[in-house]
Amino acid sequence: MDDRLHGLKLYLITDRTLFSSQCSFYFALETALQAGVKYIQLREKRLPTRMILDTAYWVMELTREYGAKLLINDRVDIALAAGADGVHLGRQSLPANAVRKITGDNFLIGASTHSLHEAVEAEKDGADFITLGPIYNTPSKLKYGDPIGVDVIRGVKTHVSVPVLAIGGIKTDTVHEVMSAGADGVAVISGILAAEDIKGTAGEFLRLVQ
Ligand code: TZP
Repeated sequence: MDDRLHGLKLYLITDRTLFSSQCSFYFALETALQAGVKYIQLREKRLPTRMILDTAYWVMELTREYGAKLLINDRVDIALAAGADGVHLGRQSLPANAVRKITGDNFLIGASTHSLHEAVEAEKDGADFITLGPIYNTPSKLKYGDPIGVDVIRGVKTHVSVPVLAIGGIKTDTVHEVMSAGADGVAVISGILAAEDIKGTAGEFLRLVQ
């Protein structure tokens, strides 16, 4: 694996709507970092730009403290302004090859994909790694579409050489299945952030993806 992606096996994605206050949101992220999470994606699409930037500054401080990396969803401008480690691109975002023109070589570029075709395209565009899903049903199925199933991971792994992280409804009891299908790791929102014991659950995920 590309050295810049060292330890990219568990990718924690944020959703502050799971929390009643900003304070409990930061506390949850810090707890996950204490458990050893090394990659976080700040994914707060609905917030106004300035609030995303402020949140990015805060989360950057936290991730630095714990030696973890931070990627910002979609907003390469905010990622650069906040000094984040990278950006995570969606289908409507700038393509990776355009992002690379305005960032350095060390800047990490992740891309969301939902099929073999999109995975191949994202790699061709220059993404450093991809998320693939939703593999299973997710709490908000409408937003992410129907589950694509575990077998798609096998197909993608035979056509794509960048790391593939399974996403969508991943819980501790499904990690084994997606890893056995060839996933390089997992990307998780509610499996960790909605858990009663965030530290214990994040630690369990980390053990399971090794
Ligand atoms: N992309 C595909 S599914 C998904 C995203 C962002 C949501 C994953 O959330 P959860 O709670 O881990 O199922």
